[in-house]
Amino acid sequence: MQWRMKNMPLFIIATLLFGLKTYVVYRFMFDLSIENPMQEFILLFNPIASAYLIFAISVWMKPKNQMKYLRWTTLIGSLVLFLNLIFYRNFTDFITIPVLFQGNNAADLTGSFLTLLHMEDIFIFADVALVWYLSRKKFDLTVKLPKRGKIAATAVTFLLLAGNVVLAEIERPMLFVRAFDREYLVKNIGIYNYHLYDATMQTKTKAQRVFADGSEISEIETYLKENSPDQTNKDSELYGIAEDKNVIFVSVESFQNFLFDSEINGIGTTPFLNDLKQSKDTITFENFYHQTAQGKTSDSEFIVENSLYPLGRGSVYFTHAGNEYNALPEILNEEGYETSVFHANNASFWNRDVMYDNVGYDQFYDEKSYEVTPENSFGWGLEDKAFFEQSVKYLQSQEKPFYSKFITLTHHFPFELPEEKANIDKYDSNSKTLNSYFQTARYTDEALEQFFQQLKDAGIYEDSIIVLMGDHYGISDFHNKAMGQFLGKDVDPYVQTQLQRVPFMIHIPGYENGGVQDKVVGQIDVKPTLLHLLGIEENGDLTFGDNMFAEKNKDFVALRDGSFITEDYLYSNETCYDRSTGEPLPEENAEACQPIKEEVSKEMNYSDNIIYGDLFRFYDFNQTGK
Ligand code: GP9
Ligand code: MN
Repeated sequence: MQWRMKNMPLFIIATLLFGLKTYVVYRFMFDLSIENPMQEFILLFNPIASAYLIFAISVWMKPKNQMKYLRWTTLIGSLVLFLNLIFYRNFTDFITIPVLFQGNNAADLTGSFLTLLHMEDIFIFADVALVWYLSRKKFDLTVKLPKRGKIAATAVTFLLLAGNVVLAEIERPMLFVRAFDREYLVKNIGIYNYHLYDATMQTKTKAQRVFADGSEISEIETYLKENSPDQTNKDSELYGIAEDKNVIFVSVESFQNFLFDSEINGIGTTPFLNDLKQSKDTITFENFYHQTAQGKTSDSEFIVENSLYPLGRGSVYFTHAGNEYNALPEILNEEGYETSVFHANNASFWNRDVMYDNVGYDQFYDEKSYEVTPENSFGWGLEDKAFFEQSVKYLQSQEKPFYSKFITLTHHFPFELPEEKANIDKYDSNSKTLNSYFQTARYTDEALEQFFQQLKDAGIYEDSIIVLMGDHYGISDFHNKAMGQFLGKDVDPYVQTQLQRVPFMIHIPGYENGGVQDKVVGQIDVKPTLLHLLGIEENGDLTFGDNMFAEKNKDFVALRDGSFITEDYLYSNETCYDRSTGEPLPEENAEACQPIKEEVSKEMNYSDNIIYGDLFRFYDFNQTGK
């Protein structure tokens, strides 16, 4: 033993102890969901890789300093882990730099610190004690390597890190660009690398913000006010129709328009939504496009509530959650609405807990508010039927009028549904994804039908308007062959763009002039439209979208990849299509899209600059007059 100890340097011992300790803490003290053996392996691998990264630096130091360095880094590393655990016990989330500076979070924690402390937390410091003990002179566990040895020891760091990155990328493609969820990041790259990532993001965001000044916002204000119609349009019969009513907004996961009226072996996929579309108390926009990018659902939430474009890279919910916004919940709060979100997933997914706080939501009913059992959950978690059923009691407790956003989950890739819960056959094509897509869509259609009934039974329905919106596509272009088979035509860029249409339905109990509208609109138009229905004038607001019920609308709906749709044209993949035929414009007319293309890129730049520079902090939304 004596001999082996002497020959195993302390930085290796510390790596093993610290790595294994961190794994045990992840596995048994945090509540991380491990779904497969690969995730389990990554969870073990990443703390060892991170520990090696930190401790191997010591080989470049003088022997005396090596011991000092190892003592303090194990202690600091363990403290970081410990503080995250305490934070996690309170918020089911990991510490981020902005959160550290949010007064209310810190206050919450100090108040409950003792109750969050557990006896077993001592374990987190067990290896620290051992490393401190072994670092004493008499054990002499220092290393004295020649230069080549030092380089080799450092090279191992890069091998381990590269291994970790590759494994994480296999497990969660685009993890670093899209971020998704802090829990995913921690599971895949470990808590220490996660903090490095967080710090890098923070520095980048801060730098862009620091260089921004107030001058650009006036230019954007002028542009927006010149290009927006009179959004209030008080003469429209719909102006204020929903005044003082509750707004129940349902973001329907992955729902695309092609599902309407579709059938599999003679059974309809969306019988409830088809009926709703036909009924006079519902206004349906059949040319409504989602405009999301990498932030998927979070982008759709962001666009809808801010009337800004999402970023081309990452999710604004992650990258700019601390910005100044003039979001719908904040506006409605000022108008006396109680605002809430219902979504039965991890609160930190898409950084929602942080963003919702910033945009003024009063409550967030996340997965912890629901009873999730093996019988009522599959795929991504709680099934939509149980989700709605369990939500009604919370809805009843809201002060009226309220604005409540529901985000469904069942109809999410990979569209899994236990066979006994399926009331429609699978489609038959080479795409497993498309085949299953109809089953979960039908399930969600049934869940929505039940929800309407539950709202009626609870006495909420009559005083509410219910808005249903598809958040983004569910079938990506990867499945174009199967999609083409289903549609009976090739999926060219024109069809592909048309597939980005998602349902947008405004259901107003008692209204009799509803029907299907064919105007070209998008998610960016939702905020001004809802404010119009609610009779709320936001004269000082800066929005890229327009009220869908106003006479004059902006000429285009732009998608984040640069495609756009106007009443006459559809531009995608550098081709200008005639919207009435779906054919590319003839050569002599092919330039028709050019001016709009320039306008689209100018507009997206403006929107990006608002976000990157946090420009709304220089703008007074309470000014009057347009
Ligand atoms: C996660 C859910 C799905 O909470 O909203 O997100 P998505 O993957 O569609 O962006
Ligand atoms: Mn989604």
